[in-house]
Amino acid sequence: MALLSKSTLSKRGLGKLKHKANELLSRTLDQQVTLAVTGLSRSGKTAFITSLVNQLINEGNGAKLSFFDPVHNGNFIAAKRVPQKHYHVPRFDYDAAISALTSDPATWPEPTHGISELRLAIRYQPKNSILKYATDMATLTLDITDYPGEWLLDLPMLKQTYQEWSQQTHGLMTSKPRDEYSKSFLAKVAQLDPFAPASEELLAELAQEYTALLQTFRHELGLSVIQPGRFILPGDLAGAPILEFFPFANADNIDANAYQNATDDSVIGMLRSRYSQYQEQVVRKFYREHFLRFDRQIVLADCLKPLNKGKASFADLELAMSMILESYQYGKSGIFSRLFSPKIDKLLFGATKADHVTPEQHGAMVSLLNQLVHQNKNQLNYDAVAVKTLAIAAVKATNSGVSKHQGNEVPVIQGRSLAQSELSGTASVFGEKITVFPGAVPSELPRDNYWQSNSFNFIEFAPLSGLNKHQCLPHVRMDQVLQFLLADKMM
Ligand SMILES: Nc1nc2c(ncn2[C@@H]2O[C@H](COP(=O)(O)OP(=O)(O)OP(=O)(O)O)[C@@H](O)[C@H]2O)c(=O)[nH]1
Ligand SMILES: [Mg+2]
Repeated sequence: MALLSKSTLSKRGLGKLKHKANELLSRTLDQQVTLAVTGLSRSGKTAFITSLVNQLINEGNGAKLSFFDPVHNGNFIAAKRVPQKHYHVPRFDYDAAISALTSDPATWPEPTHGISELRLAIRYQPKNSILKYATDMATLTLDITDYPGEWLLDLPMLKQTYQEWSQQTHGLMTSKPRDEYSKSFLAKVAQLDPFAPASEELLAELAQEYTALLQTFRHELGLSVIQPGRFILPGDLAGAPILEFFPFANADNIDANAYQNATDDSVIGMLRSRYSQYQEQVVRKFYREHFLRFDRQIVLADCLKPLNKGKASFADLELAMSMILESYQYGKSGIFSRLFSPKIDKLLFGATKADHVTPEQHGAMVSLLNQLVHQNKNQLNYDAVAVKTLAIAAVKATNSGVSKHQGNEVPVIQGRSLAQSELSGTASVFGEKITVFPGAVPSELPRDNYWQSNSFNFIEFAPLSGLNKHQCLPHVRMDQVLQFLLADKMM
């Protein structure tokens, strides 16, 4: 072995020491953030997470992340997927989603039905924090969870008895627009003797009918208040008796004493007992096992579809948003503070599919969602939580421009048709290029006269063709999303 000079030795030694110190420090100073993404079904969660992951792992490849400081300032190094933290939670299927978006012809990812997770390791060079004196490179571990917003709609059930919940749900089912669809189901329930011995088959049958009604409310009527949320998105509980209950039709007419004394094998007793198991084993369990570990939350809302569907659908979205917000209302007065103590410090509301409208409408989208979110502002206590609202498109599927119409310049968007649809009287076919002015988004919660005098034509577009999975997906404001959610963890 060649002899090494004293100075080489000490240089090497020092280098090793510095490396060891760096390793140790970065191990202790590395940060971790759990980001939860929610929203009602079809609001755009899968597209959002796919785009967020795609923007980070492909950074530097056709990236447009100008408002994300770590990239803008050059201290972002790279991001890669690493094995997720919880092996018992399904994996978020990034590969399937990105393959769909980059296939030919490009398609949207398949709907998902439950919770899933994905982990990213983001390498960056600390620039501002004390970390920069200690290490050249730090890692931010980002855990992303996708879960259905419908599950949050169940939170208010925790403070209701079975009787109270039945009364409230019955009230909804006997008012417009649900009443017409609910008549036959409610008539069957009204036939039940609450104190007769329960038939499991009959309860299962009626629960199925109730579930089918919830599906109709959601998918045909475009309604958002769907309770219990697990009925339409059961995950691994599909077919379990815990999902086999329904609201009782005349719960307020039942004799209080007889109700108290009803045994679990009577009709009302069995429904009540399943309801309370649902509260414990499903609702409370979700909050305990998942919700409490989220650091930052994104709530996505598609306000355009309910605008398209009309007044009842929009009013229902308003109600659903206020129910969802109960989960973040953990000030002194919220039911939350009495049940759990969550630690979310940043809350982002995303008005999704902003590429469905022309860019000058984005301000109105933000202010509309803000009004939906903040109408209960007095009751909400966001003291410890930073809140922001953005109009976004996770995967931009249109281009915007101007078109001449009767001598005037009109802002328009152009994209590829997703389905056979009627546009101003002309039918379009799949993949065909279409150019439209989809209509103006109201910047305030629409009043009655608004629905009479305005019409919307927010149509669905197919993803742009020719996208490449190794390049960043086209987007609207995903960099601002990253800035709000992650930049402070990468200083
Ligand atoms: N134009 C446009 N359409 C979008 C965008 N994001 C989502 N969409 C549309 O919305 C649909 C639903 O998006 P997903 O991301 O699957 O929504 P989700 O919330 O995961 O839906 P579920 O899995 O059913 O709960 C897609 O199939 C697209 O048609 C977007 O950024 N731009
Ligand atoms: Mg999904």
